[in-house]
Amino acid sequence: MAEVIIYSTTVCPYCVRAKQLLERKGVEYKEINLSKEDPQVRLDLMQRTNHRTVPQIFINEQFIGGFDQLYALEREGKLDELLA
Ligand SMILES: N[C@@H](CCC(=O)N[C@@H](CS)C(=O)NCC(=O)O)C(=O)O
Repeated sequence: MAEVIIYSTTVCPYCVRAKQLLERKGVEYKEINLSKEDPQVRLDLMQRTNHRTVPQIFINEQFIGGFDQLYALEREGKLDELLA
């Protein structure tokens, strides 16, 4: 089973959509709510990914992007391969 990490914030509709997509597929994930972390965690993440918004999704330490990118992978039939 792939390791899936979602960096989220407390109020974040796109995070909810990403989590729902994964839950529908029966995929377990770890959520790191940046609203509850030291602000430096968010700064470090955004510097690392060069991505400003949340969610920020990693599969097996590979940065996928946000919900749009996750959903695009699913539509293209590529997500299952990444999650295998
Ligand atoms: N296209 C992005 C949209 C993400 C997005 O707009 N996230 C909002 C929260 S739901 C956000 O981070 N807003 C803060 C900002 O734009 O700086 C995705 O699919 O993940």
